[in-house]
Amino acid sequence: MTKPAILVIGRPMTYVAERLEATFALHALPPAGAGFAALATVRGIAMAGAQPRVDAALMDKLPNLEIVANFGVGYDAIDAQEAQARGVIVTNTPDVLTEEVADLALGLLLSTVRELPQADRYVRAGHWLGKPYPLTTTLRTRTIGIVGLGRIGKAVARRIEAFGVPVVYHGRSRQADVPYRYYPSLLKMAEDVDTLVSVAPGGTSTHHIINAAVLKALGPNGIVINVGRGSVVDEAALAAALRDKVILSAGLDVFEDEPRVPPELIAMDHIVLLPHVGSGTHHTRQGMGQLQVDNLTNWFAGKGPVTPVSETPWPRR
Ligand code: NAP
Ligand code: 8YV
Repeated sequence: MTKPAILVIGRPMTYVAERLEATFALHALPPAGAGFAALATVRGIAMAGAQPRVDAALMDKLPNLEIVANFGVGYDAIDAQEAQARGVIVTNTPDVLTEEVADLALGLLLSTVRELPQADRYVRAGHWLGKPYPLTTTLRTRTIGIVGLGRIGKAVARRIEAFGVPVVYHGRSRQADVPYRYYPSLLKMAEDVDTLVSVAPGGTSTHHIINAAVLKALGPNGIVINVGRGSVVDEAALAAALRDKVILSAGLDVFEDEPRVPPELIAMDHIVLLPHVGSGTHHTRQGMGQLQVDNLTNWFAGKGPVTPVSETPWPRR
């Protein structure tokens, strides 16, 4: 039987690459300037990176496209509305990474509040021989405002509760099944708390919602943790707020133009920067890869997608 043709975007992990190779006829994007004629047979896309975006321009070149399977729960690199309009299914990898990313968020929060990387550097530099490490701020007096109380946001909230620290949240809608105070206004929440943990997705509706006004409202003891998407935070405003001590510190796993991190953030010793490692363990990346491949194999076996995104529901409505 002919193997379905799949376009692979980015570099999949070995486990995924081997499974795709065994089941599909794999294609790569043609080099710049070359034609797309060879891709006319492509029926699916396996996304293993955020570039190039799967948008109307790319979909125009793939007339037989049926499914786009993303490696990751966040699918802001795919125009899912456009896919829906064309009858193309989009899938992502929810749930399998939730607890892993929440663990990382708490690690980043504690690292930022208690300056763990800085303290580690202090020991290695031999400074402890001279004097004890300076005292730090604390989690004890803080209230945490979660931006985006979804699957990961709730897993973060459960962990923060276990630390005995109050949690509130902001999202587009109030959730009936959670005990935390809801803020329809992010600005109002920032006025009432001193710590934001952003787990919101990327895309136009969240672009720069954590902006200069929100940072000012957070105040001089303010801390911003971002494990959602870099585009949610106005990075230039954040750098200025950190430089001018409008807020105290930040812990960032995601950035606006990854893997490029603004030099002014890199130069700041009082913040914590991670290279987008929220889901980055062997265990969880394997689970994500399995789900991505399962979406494609199920689809081409005529059994529908396993985890379609909300814009492209299955069965179709
Ligand atoms: P989810 O269950 O869909 O949760 C997303 C939450 O964001 C929802 O509660 C939603 O609530 C809220 N939201 C959506 N649009 C919003 C807006 N315009 N303003 C405020 N809140 C908004 O997704 P998840 O599985 O928790 O994943 C969340 C995100 O984490 C992903 O999209 C991805 O970007 C990021 N992520 C990062 C890593 C990493 O390695 N750092 C790993 C995995 C995921 P409402 O609908 O009520 O607004
Ligand atoms: C991945 C993520 O690192 O799931 C997401 O949305 O951001 C991370 O789990 C990424 O998708 C893989 O490149």
